[in-house]
Amino acid sequence: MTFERGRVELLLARAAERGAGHLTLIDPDSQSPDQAGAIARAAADGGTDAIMVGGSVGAAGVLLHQTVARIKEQTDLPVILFPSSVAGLCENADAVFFMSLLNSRSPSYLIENQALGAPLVLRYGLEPIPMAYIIIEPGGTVGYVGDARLIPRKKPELAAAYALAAKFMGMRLVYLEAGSGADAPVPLAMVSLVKRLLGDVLLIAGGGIRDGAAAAELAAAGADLIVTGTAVEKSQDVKGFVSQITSAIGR
Ligand code: 1GP
Repeated sequence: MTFERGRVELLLARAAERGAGHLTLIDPDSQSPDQAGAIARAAADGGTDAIMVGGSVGAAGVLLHQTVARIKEQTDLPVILFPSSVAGLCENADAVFFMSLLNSRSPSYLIENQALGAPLVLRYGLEPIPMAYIIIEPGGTVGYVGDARLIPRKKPELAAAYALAAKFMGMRLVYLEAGSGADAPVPLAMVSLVKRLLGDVLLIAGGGIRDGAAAAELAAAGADLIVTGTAVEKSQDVKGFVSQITSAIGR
């Protein structure tokens, strides 16, 4: 059985080719499913490329299912699950970032949840997108929950070593994560060093990105995809905020 790039992964690659893509992260634990649907529609109007659904705590069960359902009612955008464990899978999404938290100390986040989840991904018909997840200081909630040995911000070569290992293991995306709500995004020098080594492996940057200027700097440094979650959730004008980001990254 070959493992080709699926529809959603190809869509992300095309978005990256046009400059950089933008992903809107919705945590089901942060608002009602109806509100999540409204946020997704406004983000779609602002030019986002796909909706990610997940969270470190509480993104599971009926709430997760209903959140995905409302988002799909409101937009035609692909919904990509961003699970913190096997509980973050549900059958009504389009794809899943099938990821390993490479700098976790815990086998649970390296491979155990993945093994438990793989048969469900197959049964649900989700498109698995193989991704390395690397958490950088400060790491936030996901750094704590994922038992990550955080990469120091001043050590881009450590992030690069993990990213290169991911590439050599055949992962097609690498996500550098500063943690949701981080004071600052991942350092630009880290992004540029990692992208230089990754070549055509897609690089995602997320955590602490609050405006178009920060997104533009990360894209210029080599990020192929920009994730924003907290800033979208807090925005009173989601369409305007997402438009600011998407135009800043040249969309
Ligand atoms: C968290 O990288 C994402 O997993 C998004 O972070 O909430 O800070 O945008 P923010």
